[in-house]
Amino acid sequence: ATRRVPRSIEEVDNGAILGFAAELSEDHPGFYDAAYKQRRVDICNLARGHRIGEPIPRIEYLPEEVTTWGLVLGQLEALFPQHACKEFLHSLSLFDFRQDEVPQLEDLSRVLQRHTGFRIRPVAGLLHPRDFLNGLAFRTFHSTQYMRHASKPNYTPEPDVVHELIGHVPMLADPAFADLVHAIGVASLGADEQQLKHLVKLYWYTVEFGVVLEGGQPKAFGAGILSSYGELQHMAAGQAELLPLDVFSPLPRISYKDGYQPRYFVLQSFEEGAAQLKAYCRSMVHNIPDDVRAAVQLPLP
Ligand code: H2B
Ligand code: FE
Repeated sequence: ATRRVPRSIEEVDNGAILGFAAELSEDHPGFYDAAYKQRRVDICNLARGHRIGEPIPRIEYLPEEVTTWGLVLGQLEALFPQHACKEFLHSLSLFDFRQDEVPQLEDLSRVLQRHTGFRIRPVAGLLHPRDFLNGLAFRTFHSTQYMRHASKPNYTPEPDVVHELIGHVPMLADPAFADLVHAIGVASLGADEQQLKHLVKLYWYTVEFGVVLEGGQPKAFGAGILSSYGELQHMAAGQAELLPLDVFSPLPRISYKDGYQPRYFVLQSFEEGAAQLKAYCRSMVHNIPDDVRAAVQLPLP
């Protein structure tokens, strides 16, 4: 069967969940906690029932969920001034996150729309990479809404609301970064399986684990660094290798489970990074069907 390329965000499926979805495996911290698993099912069902254009359902977070949020946010906030990039620090101030309240996706989505046109769409777990990247072409970020397990506030084997809201959402309010992400999304519309694998790596080494130079010093902008106390300290310690990003060169295999990153790819600036990703995207434009090309705003240099 030939793959149908989505013409609009309504045509991007948000139901193909990889990894845990509602069923956790034994290596998940919540595996033996029946109440936690039921909570996950309830929140995942809300995401499954959501329709584009409707407000995102509000979650009344439980006291222990708020405690987890506050704990992680408090620890990270102590490291941000020194180790997060200036765009992140600026964008964070637009949201005014508080330790005693988990922000609601609907409210954040409205702020993002004002600044960069990005919207949030709720999703039940780790979305299939093609659907996830296709969503970015329509300036839509698929976000989970459930909280990691309270027994391990600094660990999650999958995206959760802490990772999405602290790691991804503030960066998406930055115009140059949003353009970089959008270019990855548009390229994904025309990607065959091989090219999609490369795009997943490009996403991983920029949006998840990228660093940007400020006065010669590496500062974090990747969500996997910004949302993890351990990873941020690891980056700050300067032990990892720093490599220049070349979007047309092969990238290393992604490692999920072997602890912190042994290397980070470095951007000179988000403008430079966005220019590289737009160039990559342009090299793939001929793969995108004409009517799809008309439906997405093509990233221009
Ligand atoms: N799904 C969700 N819910 N959040 C993510 O951050 C995410 C995803 N990232 N699916 C994607 C995959 C990324 O790791 C790449 C494109 O595979
Ligand atoms: Fe992520």
